[in-house]
Amino acid sequence: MRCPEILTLQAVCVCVSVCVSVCVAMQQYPAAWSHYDVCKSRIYTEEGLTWDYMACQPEATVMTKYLTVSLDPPNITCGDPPETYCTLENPYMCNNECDASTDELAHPPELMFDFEGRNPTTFWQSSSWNTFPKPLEVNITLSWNKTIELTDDIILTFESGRPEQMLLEKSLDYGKTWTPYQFYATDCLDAFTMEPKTVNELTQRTLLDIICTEDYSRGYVWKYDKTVRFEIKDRFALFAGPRLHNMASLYGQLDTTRNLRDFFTVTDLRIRLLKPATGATMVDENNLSRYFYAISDIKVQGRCKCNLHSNSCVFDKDKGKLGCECEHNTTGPDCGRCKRHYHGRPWSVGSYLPIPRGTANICIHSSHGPVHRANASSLGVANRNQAHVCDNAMLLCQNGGTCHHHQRCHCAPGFKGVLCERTRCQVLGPCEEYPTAGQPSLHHPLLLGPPGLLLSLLLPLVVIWFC
Ligand SMILES: [Ca+2]
Repeated sequence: MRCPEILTLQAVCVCVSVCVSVCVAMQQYPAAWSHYDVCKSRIYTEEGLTWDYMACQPEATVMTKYLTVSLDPPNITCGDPPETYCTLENPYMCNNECDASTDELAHPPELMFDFEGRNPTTFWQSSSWNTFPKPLEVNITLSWNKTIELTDDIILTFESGRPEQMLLEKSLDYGKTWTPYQFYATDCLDAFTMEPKTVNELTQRTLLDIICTEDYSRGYVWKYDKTVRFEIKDRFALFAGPRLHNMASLYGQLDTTRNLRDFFTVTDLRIRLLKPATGATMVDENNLSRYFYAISDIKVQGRCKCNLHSNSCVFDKDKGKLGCECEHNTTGPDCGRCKRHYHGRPWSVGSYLPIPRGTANICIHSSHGPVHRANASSLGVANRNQAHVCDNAMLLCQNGGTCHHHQRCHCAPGFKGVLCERTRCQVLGPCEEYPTAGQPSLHHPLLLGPPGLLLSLLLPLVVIWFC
């Protein structure tokens, strides 16, 4: 029997052996991260047992276990033929061997993703810069074959000196097109004609700006500083506060600003190594064995994107692919469409609002959908009279709405939609912004319209709830 590896489970983690490691990993996150972990629950009403639906998402986890890695050029890994390397610090210390045919001396790409913490470290290593002055460029592509949402910093740990020039890119379409995430250089102006910046200079309004940073390239005293980061948490903190205590604010903003959510969403990442560490302004052409790339570890934390319609993501070992286990009558790898016979209204992404339960926006059975227009003159009238839009069982009016004669939901102020599942902002759009590319425009949710107002009312409650 195939035993799928459970990536993420509900808060109440009924652990079988395969998910023990996941439960351990989950404990590393603050309580605020365990939001939206239940998709539905059974509730008793005056009319009996029924379902109560909520927006839900899988728990964040280590995503490097589920990727495939590819290198370009494909034969750039060292050891074929065997080579001997010198250290960057001391060109006369040349006792590092790389031999692809010997396990102990090989440095294949998978050693960037194995368990680290032992001594010595295990690492991937490139061939040396024997082609100088032709650039030594390597692309490392990480592919998930699934849309994922990043939840923590991407951290690369170099075994050699950190590159003098590097670019991190992302793809949202399985590697067809790429956009920059962040540039890294010892000299941003010289390398990329960009003013150097740090993530700390970003604001809510400029959060989506693509920057070049010199924070992770300068100096080759790599024994003390080996990491290169893409700072996800610092960007989250612009909305959620320095210790990410106010995730309600972040979730609210993610809900109303689509390109903010897209910013943290990827199907692939590409690390473009453009120039290795040289430790000097001049390259020592007599000893090119000092120059190469070596990476011991890559950390990527995230969760499957399931459009708030699933709290569980499964790695199918046969297909080698992640997929959401969809709820709310949705289907597809990202729960991105309604199941057959559940097209009673158009598919819609779930909503984080109102916090903390969100809105499920379930797909409803076709027989419960809007009135059929085809025969409106005759049958349509009859159907309209019999239309079963809401009830107290499967088609509950949401967000405080009440069902009126099974014909329509009377929504609470601030909500719209067949089942009051949407905020007025989503329907009418006055407080939803879609800034143009390159000109991000984000506003603090507390300054926004109804959702922001709602948040400002809810925040004290949410903070208490977190604690
Ligand atoms: Ca390693």
